[in-house]
Amino acid sequence: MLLRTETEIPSSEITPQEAYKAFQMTRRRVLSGIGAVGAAAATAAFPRIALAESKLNVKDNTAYTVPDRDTTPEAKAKSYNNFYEFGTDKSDPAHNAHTLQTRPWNIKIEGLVKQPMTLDIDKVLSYRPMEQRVYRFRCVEAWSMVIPWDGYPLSELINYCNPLPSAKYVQFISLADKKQMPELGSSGINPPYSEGLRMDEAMHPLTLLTFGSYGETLANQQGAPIRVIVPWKYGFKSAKSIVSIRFLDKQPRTTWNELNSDEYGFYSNVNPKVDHPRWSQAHERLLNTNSFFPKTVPTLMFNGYDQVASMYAGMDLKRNY
Ligand SMILES: Nc1nc2c(c(=O)[nH]1)N[C@H]1C(S)=C(S)[C@@H](COP(=O)(O)O)O[C@H]1N2
Ligand SMILES: [Mo]
Repeated sequence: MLLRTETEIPSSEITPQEAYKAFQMTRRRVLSGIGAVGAAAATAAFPRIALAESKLNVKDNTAYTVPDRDTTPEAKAKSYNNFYEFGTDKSDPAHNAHTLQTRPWNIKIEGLVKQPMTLDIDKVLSYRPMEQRVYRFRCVEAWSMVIPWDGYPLSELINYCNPLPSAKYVQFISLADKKQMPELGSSGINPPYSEGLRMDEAMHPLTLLTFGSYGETLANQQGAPIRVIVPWKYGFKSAKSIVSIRFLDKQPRTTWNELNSDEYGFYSNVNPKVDHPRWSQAHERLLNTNSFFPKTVPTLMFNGYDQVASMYAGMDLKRNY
């Protein structure tokens, strides 16, 4: 692995207190860029320390609101999750994900880039000012939430990574560590969890590199310390607890597509007109209250984010589901 100039403190020397301080400084730009972690730091045996959720320095972005729907209660968003590495019940991740160790945490930048590198999470987190965007979040299981996600556009990190012109796709790979993820590999999913986007989708300003929600760092069960949110696609496109971002010239392997390609396509744009083979996608249950009887409403094309439509002009979205 090639290394970039080491201008920042390697993660092995960052104490939990310092990592916490880094959260407080999210607005401050690191002048010399994100900085890369040395190979030694990336592989050093170091006690991994999970940080409890802490406050993020985020600015509301009022351009991203969902005026017609209430925001999902925070406790609901953090207790009704899909994270199969911690179990398949919606309540399993919140119960089991305390074993996930989110510091130190490195993200590998690999594949078709000018120079592969390893980045420390706190450098990535503080690279750009963070904003809060309230997004509709739609699961393929026909429920939806409205969640204030905290992060910055993925395009900012991609630009930092200098992908080569031959890079046409971006792959996101989740952590796969049986010691931390008790149900890894036992739910039919081949680890590591892998997802991907076409380069234009990854560069779209709506695609959010996400570090938090509700103004706090992500809870472990939400995919701490870093995930993506792609608001016009079904939730499974948003890989959690990412350890690698890989630039490719071919469509990457994606977890659900590999498991059942008839049911889960690569694009997975929210589309009320393309049903899942076993159920309709025309409606969704609104999980944005604590009610036991959620309201059901019609699902919107692209989950309501019409501004992405031009990326699919001329594509048959029934075939490219
Ligand atoms: N690594 C990993 N990422 C994942 C999943 C998973 O099981 N493992 N589930 C996906 C699915 S199906 C959904 S709907 C969302 C759920 O995100 P949430 O729990 O924050 O609502 O995460 C996605 N990312
Ligand atoms: Mo999902």
